[in-house]
Amino acid sequence: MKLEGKTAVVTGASSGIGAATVRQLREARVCVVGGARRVERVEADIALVLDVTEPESCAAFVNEAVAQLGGIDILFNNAGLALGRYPFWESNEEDEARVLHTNVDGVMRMTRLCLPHIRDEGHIVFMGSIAGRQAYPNGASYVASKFAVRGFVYALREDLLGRPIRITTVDAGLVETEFSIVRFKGDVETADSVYAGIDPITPDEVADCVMFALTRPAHVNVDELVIKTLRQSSGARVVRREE
Ligand code: 8X3
Repeated sequence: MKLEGKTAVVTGASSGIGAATVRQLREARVCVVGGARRVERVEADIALVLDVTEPESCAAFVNEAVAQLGGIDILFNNAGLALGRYPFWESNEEDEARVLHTNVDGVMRMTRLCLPHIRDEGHIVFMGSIAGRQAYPNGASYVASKFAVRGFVYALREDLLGRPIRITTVDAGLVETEFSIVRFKGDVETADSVYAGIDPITPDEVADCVMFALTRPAHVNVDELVIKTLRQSSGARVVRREE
């Protein structure tokens, strides 16, 4: 599948995996609308402010994206976050709501709003996680949210079966981005320790997976891709290099 001349919408485009994917799409001559709350950091063909937790923000974003692009060939539902690493009895309403509103409601809302504008031979890619495949301790709301995303992807695949729209989830393990700084609420030292001695996956290596799925022939649907550093077998288990 040639991507040149196609259009894409990428959420969470201001950093990490979103920014890397925007870059790779643009290198493939795709016209990209990137959405993020920190719109000033988005380096896309068109940068638009987007808060996936706000219905009005999503509606305005999709209207403007479609007005500018004419239609959508690729939607990359990338925006997401985790908050905290604590046993569930230490959880709180605020963290749970923010994680679920962003990772689940936001993804479903953006998919629902974009779907009428996705053209034949379109493709919806989801940023999943190994947390949505196997639970690990001290991450219940994130684990629950990513299991929900995987359930949604499977359900959507059923609903769209027979239509020329492909669906892929890319389920990643530890990828060195701002993800851990957000998760640990600005504690950079703890965030850095997550990636120490494990040769973490880079955002571009995840974007490579997205690009692989997008560039298969039109009849090939890559349902799921799982990517982890060799030093990680699960969310609970890494073997660190002696430093
Ligand atoms: C991020 C990977 O291992 O922190 O989705 O859950 S992990």
